[in-house]
Amino acid sequence: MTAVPRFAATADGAPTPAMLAAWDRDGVLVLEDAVPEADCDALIERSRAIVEAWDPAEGAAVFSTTAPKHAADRWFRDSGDKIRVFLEAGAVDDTGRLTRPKRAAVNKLGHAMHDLDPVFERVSRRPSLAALAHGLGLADPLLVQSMVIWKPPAVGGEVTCHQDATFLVTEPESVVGFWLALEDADESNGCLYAIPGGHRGPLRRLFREVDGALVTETLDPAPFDDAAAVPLPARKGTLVVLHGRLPHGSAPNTSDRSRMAYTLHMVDGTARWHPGNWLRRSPGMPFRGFSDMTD
Ligand SMILES: O=C(O)CCC(=O)C(=O)O
Repeated sequence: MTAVPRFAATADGAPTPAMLAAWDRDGVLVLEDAVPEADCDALIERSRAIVEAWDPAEGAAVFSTTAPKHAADRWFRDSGDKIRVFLEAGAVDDTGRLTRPKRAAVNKLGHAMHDLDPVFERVSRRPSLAALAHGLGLADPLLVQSMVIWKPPAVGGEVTCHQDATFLVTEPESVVGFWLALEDADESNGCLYAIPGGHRGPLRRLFREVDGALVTETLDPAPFDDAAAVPLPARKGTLVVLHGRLPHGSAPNTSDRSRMAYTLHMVDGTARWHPGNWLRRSPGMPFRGFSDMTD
């Protein structure tokens, strides 16, 4: 098991030569103190307010990577330019009714907080994150997807091992994920794990629209090298940067502590956005970069 080095984030966000060497070798970077704790708290507070304001009667869907049914669901399909709440499979009964309070039942929020909510927009478009994205080689980083992964105590589900390039498709591949620990994450509450160097392997699957339906195609049946996976514990404010091909996931949260994280996925605007991507935007809401603030 190869340990992944940890770095103190630079003040301006620009990656150092040592960080770039680790990025090329491992396909993952762990940057401590990348975002101030006060900003993590602001995102948690906004997330809770969004959930409190949400009426389950408006709509809801279970999101699960172990028993995925969301692909056929309009609540998921139309969420690329909205802020929507998704639930844990273990928190609804056979009729889809919540079996626990809303706050304890959420799987995630998605997928456009970075464009629609001013607090998320401010944190997502921090100049230091822009400098990091450019420094990692994205010529024209476009912020395409945001999620709050809720991971509540006891029912927070597993995220199965995957590559983000499966889900956000450009030609050539260009997706990079920023995963921010909003709370301390360790092996007891389901921190991330990844397979360092696994980004140099093939892309295994593609999830995209074919004839009007979302389908998962297998491109390469080679299994991930699970034995090479390493846990990535992260203190609040730590940013884990994930190459689009890097196999990663997280175990269920069986502890009594929540493990909230914020993820922001970007692609390079110089690459072609595949028209079959599951994530779609209305014409009035195109993808924007780091410097395109709304106010
Ligand atoms: O936060 C997690 O547990 C997993 C998130 C993830 O894998 C992703 O956003 O691609």
